[in-house]
Amino acid sequence: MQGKTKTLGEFIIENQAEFQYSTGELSKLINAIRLAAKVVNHEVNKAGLIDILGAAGETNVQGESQQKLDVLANEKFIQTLKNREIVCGIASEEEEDYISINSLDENHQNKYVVLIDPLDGSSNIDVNVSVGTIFSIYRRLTPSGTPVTLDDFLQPGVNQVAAGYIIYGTSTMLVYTTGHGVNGFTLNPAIGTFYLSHPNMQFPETGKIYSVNEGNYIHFPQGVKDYIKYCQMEEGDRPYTSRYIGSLVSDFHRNMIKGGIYMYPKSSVNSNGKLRLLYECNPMAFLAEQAGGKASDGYGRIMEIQPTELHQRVPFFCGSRKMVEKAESFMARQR
Ligand code: P6P
Repeated sequence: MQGKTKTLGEFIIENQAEFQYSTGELSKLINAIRLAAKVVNHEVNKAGLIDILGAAGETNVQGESQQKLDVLANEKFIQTLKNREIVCGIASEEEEDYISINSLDENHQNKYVVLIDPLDGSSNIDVNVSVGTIFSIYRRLTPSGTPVTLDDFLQPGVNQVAAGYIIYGTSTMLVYTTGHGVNGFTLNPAIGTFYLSHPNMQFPETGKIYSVNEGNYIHFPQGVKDYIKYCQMEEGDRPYTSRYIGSLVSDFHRNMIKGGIYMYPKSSVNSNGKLRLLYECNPMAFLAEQAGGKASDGYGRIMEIQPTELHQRVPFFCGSRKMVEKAESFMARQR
């Protein structure tokens, strides 16, 4: 790492002024996420020692009960966010209902709600494949000084004030936006510091990678089938390459660097697809748009969908703008 490379802490301070209204609270929020990311990274990276440490639900050599990593990640992020006295509510894939956080002075002055998928793709941990944490941050809508309500969480993605992910891969990265572009920070595990390694990340306008679980092909809508056949056709810069890791954060991250499209369409098996609008699709859509890409449900902008339920699912097409537009054109023909 070059001596002059900026740390995440320095970056946050330098860009504090960019963030409207914030009196440093959003910076404290990003710092809380940074801390939780380091703690979870430590646990994820030693998961491979499961036979020594004890599998989830068992006790390890020290007699400690081993938690499933997604449960542990959930607890670490919730605890860290609670401790910082900035957040008035949290929703998580791991929690049926949202969590209302009573501030110490009980007057609920905190402005922000956080929605989180604490460990997306956690089934990949047992096979040593990258996994990720996804987060989405909004200002509360209901009056300060009152407990949060469901309305504070059911906001369209266009209201997000920040969003990002941590990818626990060959290196651990924190990638986030506050609406002023996307920046990626790589963790130096030796000293526990994130460094600005990918400033101003941009989706290539087009690309040659399509990411979809083709095992579901026969269940897809005709428009999706037609687009997949288009990707496979010998013409111009095609056929494209199929790359599907089974970990949204990993597929998204690779496609943002190399160019590509990720799709989780609806199907005859999953009538609204599999991915959750609030803590998977909206944050990834915010990042995609901030990086010059696009995020759609096949017909319209993900971030304009008015949520109706905390854990609702939506079809998801996300990545290089021209590839998403081409996929939408195939969907439109079959409307
Ligand atoms: P399938 C992981 O469970 C996840 O939510 C995404 O990270 C991933 O892209 C997708 O589901 C994989 O789902 O049905 O293709 O195994």
